[in-house]
Parts: sequence; structure tokens; C-alpha cells
Amino acid sequence: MVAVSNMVDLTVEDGVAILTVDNPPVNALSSGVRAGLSDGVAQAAADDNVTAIVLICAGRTFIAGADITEFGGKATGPSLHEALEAMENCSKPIVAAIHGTVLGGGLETALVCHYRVSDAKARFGLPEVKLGLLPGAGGTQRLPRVVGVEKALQMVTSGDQIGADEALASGLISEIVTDLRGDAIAFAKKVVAEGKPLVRIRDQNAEIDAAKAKPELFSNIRKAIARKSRGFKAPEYNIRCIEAAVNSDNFDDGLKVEADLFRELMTGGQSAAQRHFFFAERQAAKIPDVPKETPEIEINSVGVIGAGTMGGGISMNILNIGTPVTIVETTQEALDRGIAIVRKNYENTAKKGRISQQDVEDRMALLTGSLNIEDLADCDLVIEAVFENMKVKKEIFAKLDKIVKQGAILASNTSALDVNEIASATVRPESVIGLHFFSPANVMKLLEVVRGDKSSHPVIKTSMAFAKRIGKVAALVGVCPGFVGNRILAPRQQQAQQLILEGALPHQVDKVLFDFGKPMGPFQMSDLAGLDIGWSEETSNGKEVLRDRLVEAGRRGQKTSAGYYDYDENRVPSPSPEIEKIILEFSEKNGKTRREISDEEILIRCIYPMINEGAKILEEGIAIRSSDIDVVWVYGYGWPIYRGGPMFYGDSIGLPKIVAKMRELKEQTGDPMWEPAALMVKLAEEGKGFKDFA
Ligand code: 3H9
Repeated sequence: MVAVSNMVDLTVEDGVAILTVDNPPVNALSSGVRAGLSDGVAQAAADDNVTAIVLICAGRTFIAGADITEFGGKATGPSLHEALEAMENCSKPIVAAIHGTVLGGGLETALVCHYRVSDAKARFGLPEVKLGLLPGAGGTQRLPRVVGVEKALQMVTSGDQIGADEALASGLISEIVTDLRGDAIAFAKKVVAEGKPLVRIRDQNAEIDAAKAKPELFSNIRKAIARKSRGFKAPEYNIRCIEAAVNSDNFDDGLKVEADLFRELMTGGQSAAQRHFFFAERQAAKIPDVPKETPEIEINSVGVIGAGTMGGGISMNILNIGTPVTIVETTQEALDRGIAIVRKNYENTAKKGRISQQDVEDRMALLTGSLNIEDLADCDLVIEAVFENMKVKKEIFAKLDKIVKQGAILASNTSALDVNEIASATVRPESVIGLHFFSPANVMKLLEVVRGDKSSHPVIKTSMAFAKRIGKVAALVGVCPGFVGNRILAPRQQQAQQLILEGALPHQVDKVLFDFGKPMGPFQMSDLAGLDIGWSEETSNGKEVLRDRLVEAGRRGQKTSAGYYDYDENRVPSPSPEIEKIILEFSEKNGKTRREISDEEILIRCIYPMINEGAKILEEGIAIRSSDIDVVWVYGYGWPIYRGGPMFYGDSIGLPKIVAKMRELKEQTGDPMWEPAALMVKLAEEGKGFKDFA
């Protein structure tokens, strides 16, 4: 075996050159791979003993794309385009032997090979859109020529993968093989023996020509993705590239459109934010002080306390991975209701065709209801999901301490309470941790794992790993009121309330945040959650507290068709004259002279306090790194991923600008909340960003 580069080897076996890419972990197209592909193909082409070439990868996958860590830096070595051109124009057939995930630039590499075979488990996709990009190495021009325009549009705008069967059916591969290396070599020999042509996808125009008469393919996809892709640039740019493939006179013109649009996305803010988030998500799983060799606790059965919305949703995550759950309630009625809702949710999913009726039955069979907490004695993990009341939670944990076997994890789903205090109700605080799921718990991707002062390393490690098993992205946070997510939410909600007393109306504030990219603004969010959460009749003070006034007037949010908005029978909100009247009264009572408030002021006053709170959280060590805060906000609160998360956004605005504005607002209002966090001031003075804080 000869090393063509530090990442690509070449061997010749019985007239077939085998180029092996070996660049762990995912064989990304780093400069050494690009150089190896160019040189390896040139060497094989020049070798008279070689009649064909097989391109294969070592390790767990075929090339999974361009090397994202190289983006934004200075490119070295041959460009991907140069390497791919050399391959496509090679005078000897190249067969791609595919396994694992062939993604992005990896699929584009396969598409310049003259033939492709794969094993049965291989998965294919162009996921660039998820990084705010488009396939920039010919993917938007070649894929539609193979799988057809409609399917290509679907693949590039969603970034979703297809399996080997679908790839075979759509012509993306020629064969599914069992012995990848051996069968690919045999396939290459057959191509030579049978004198099969060197198929260059760029020359195949049948699918493109067929789509010329169907402009509706483009309007249809635009319509289909409009809601999901609101605010994102990349999906539309991907569509434009395929449109160019169809409408251009020749392949190279389409390729030029692709190159221009790729460059624009690559140098723009959205892709920078989405690439940041790609690494943020993976970084969040790494816990510096928990050694690699820490043992994990086996989780084979789970107990959930509380069959309400949270308890039911949490249970579904666990049933989905085939792990039995015992759910405990205090009354038969509450238990029956909770279990019925779980079943209904599954049946709705089955109706949409996402799972089978058998799946529904299999999952429900793993769920046991009980009125006796002692039934949790043998569980490996118990998650308490009752309402937010410290006294009740401590009673439950004291009971669990006596009942549940040693070594099990005792978790609370509290969204704000002190996990250390909850742990103090037991004599095994090392086994206690917070697992804060977000509602709806069976859907939302985020899990805040709240480490108590005494939570043990195995408990932390197992919780993070278990989160991954149930399809969540976990961020490890420390104990403070509201942890990371709700603590950052609080100052924004407070500013939103201030703004409506000073002159804005709920729909104006909501629109600014909606246009920023949030799924909804603070007032719509409150209406959705219910204004009566945490409200009680005894303590209600409608004379002084706006929220209390609304609840007292029966305006509890969407569920009563009235909250900060009026709702029609389809829950469509409209600004409410009654609310406007109440707000004006409140302004007057608070001595506020109402004024016109600009959208810019609204945005700054809602977002800067969040960034500032994030800085305090970092300063106090509640989050390990700023990117973990971004993960919490993107996956837990719908922060637009194309803005990277609040801390990334802070860095992109520039910390000196935020510090200066906060000081100005402090000067104007005297409100101590505008005091910039010491860490933010320090980083700003040092010319650094949150990303530099470790
Ligand atoms: C592109 O191709 C552009 C072209 O069209 C045009 C160019 C001109 N680069 O996810 P994992 C790292 S854009 C660098 O935990 P899994 C990752 O950070 C690219 N590094 O594993 C992690 O590092 P660490 C289009 C990468 O098994 C480690 O590998 N391609 C890349 O759960 C393991 O990753 C994509 O968007 C990369 N491309 O999933 C595919 N990919 O261990 C992106 C991964 O230090 N990748 N790393 O934390 C993926 O979707 C998943 O990583 C994959 C494996 C499915 C491959």
C-alpha cells in the first residue's frame, strides 16, 4: 500500500487501483483527502497495470462531507472542484464503494465517480442546508440529473437522508452489495470486461429536460417549505440552484450559479451561526471534569412520578426506546387520564403514518400504571414530574430514598427549584440530579441536566448518555433559580412587560420577536402556556399586577380564547381592544407617559438583558461554556438557529456595543438591571467574545 497523501492510500490488486480514504472520525474532505484524491487518481490513470479504480473509505463511513473546521479559514491544497474534475474526467472507470453516511461533499464525490455501489445500511444525503449552505461541489447540478428534479429538491431543502434501497430505486447507486470491497472490485472488473461507458452524470440531461415543462415543481416546493424555512436563506438558495440546473443552457452555467450562491452563503452570517451550532451541539456532550473512564449506570427500567402533561411526555421518550416505564399517580382517575393521553398521542402519530399500530401497542405494553410509589423500588432511574412545590418534592424524595434500590438515579424534572435542597431530603445526594424536560416533553429536543453540588460523576455521565439514547440534546448546567433557560427568559419577560406599560402593545412586541425569528413573541407564548400558571386566587393582586388582572377577568390565555389576545375558534389571535384599555389604565396608574417605542428599542430591550444574564451564568460557572447556553436556547426556546443562540448573537453584535448600550440605558432609567455583567465588560475591554471564555 502506498500513501498518496497523509489521508489517502493507493494499492493495486489484479489490475484495479484501490484508493482508500482514511481520515477519522468521518473521512471529511480535509486538504489531505483532496490532495490524495487528485494525486491518487492521477497515479492510477498513469499506471498501465491499472484498468479501473475503486474509491473506498476506512473506518465507520464513506466521506461525510467537506471538512467544516476548514470553513472560513485559508484553503490549502487542491480545491474540491479540482479534485472532483480530475476524477470525473479520468480515462479509467471509477467505482465508489459506499458505506456509512455519504453526505454533502461526500455524496458530491460519489456523484463524479462513474459508478456507485453501496452496502445495505448506507445512507445518502446533501445536508448542507442544515449548515446554512448548499452543496457547492456540483451536488445541486448532478443530483437532479440522477434522481430527478422533484426528489433532488426535496433532498436539498430538507437535508434528509435516504437509505440504500431508495438510492437504488432512484438510480443513485447501481447495486447493493454484501462484501463491499470485494464486490466493488468485481463490479469494476465487470465494467472493464463488458466495455461499459464512463458515465459522467454531467452529460445526462433526461431528467432535466423532463422538468423544463414543469415550473410548478419549484412553486410547489417553495409553498411546502415556506413555514418551516421562514427566515432562512439557504433553502431558497438551494432551490435556485436546481432551477438553474433546469433552466441553464449547459451544465457549466448551472455550476456557476451554484458557485456564486454557495460563496454568498458561506461568507454570510446565517451559515456562520449554523456552523457554530453544529459544533456547539456536539461540544455540549463533553464534560471536562467527568473522566472518560467513569462507569455508567445501566438503565433498564424507569419510574416516573406524576402522569400529568410532563410525566406522560417524559414516559413516551423512554417507551420509544423500548425501555419499560412505571408511572405513579395519587388517584386512579389521574392515572387513567394520563395513560389515556399517552395512548392518544401515539395513536395520532400512527394516524400520520409515522409509527404502526403494532408500535403503539408495543409501547403501551411497556407502560405500567401504579398508585403505589413502592412499585418504583427496582427502577434504575426515577424521574419526579409533579408540580413545582419544594415541600411536595422533598417529601417525594424522602420517600424515594427509603424505597428505591441503592445505585439508582433519583431525578427531578423541576424547571427552577434548588436541586441541592431536593437532594438534601435524601441520605444519598450523590444519586440526585435534575432532568429538566421541556414541554411537550415527547417533542422538544432539549434536556437541561442539572447537576447538584453532590451529584456523582456516574450519575452525570449516565444522565448525559441517557439523554442521547432518548434522542435529546443535553446541556449540563448548575443549580440556580431557573437554571440556564428560564433564568435567561426572566429578564426578557420583565422587559416585555415594561415595554407595554411604556407605550408598546403586546402585538408590537411579539411581532418584533417573531420577525427576529422566534416562533412566537413573549405574549403569545404566555397565552399558550396559560396565564394562570403559578397564579393563585388567594394571592392574586389584579390592582397592581397586569397578569393577575387578566386572570381575574377570566383571560387565562388560549384555553379561554382570551389572554393578551382574543382568539377565534381556530385559536388565531387578534389584538384585543379590552387588553389595550387595561394596559392604558395600568400605564396611567404606574405614572407612565406612554410614548411611541421603536422596533429597534424593543429588540434591544428584549435581547440584551438575555445576553447579559447569559454572561452572569457563565461568570458563575452555571454553564460550562457559552455555546451550551446557545444549545439551551435554540433547542428549548426556539431561538432561531440561523442566529446561533444568544451568546453567539452577542459575539456577532460585538460585546463593546452591548456594554455601551446597556450603560446608556442604565444612565437613562437608573434601573440596575442594565448594569452590564462584569464578565461581559472584561471580555469587551480585552477585545474578546464569549467564545473565548473557557
Ligand atoms: C459540505 O460538504 C460542503 C460541500 O457541499 C461543498 C464544499 C465546496 N467536518 O456527529 P458526530 C466531527 S458541508 C468536520 O458526533 P455521529 C464532529 O464534530 C458538510 N468535522 O458523529 C465530531 O467531532 P468530535 C456536509 C466533522 O456518528 C465527530 O466528527 N456534511 C464533520 O453521530 C463525530 O461526529 C455534513 O453536514 C465534518 N463534515 O454522526 C455532515 N462531520 O468528536 C455533518 C462530523 O470532536 N456530520 N465531524 O465532537 C454529520 O452529520 C455527522 O457527524 C455524521 C456522524 C452523520 C457524519
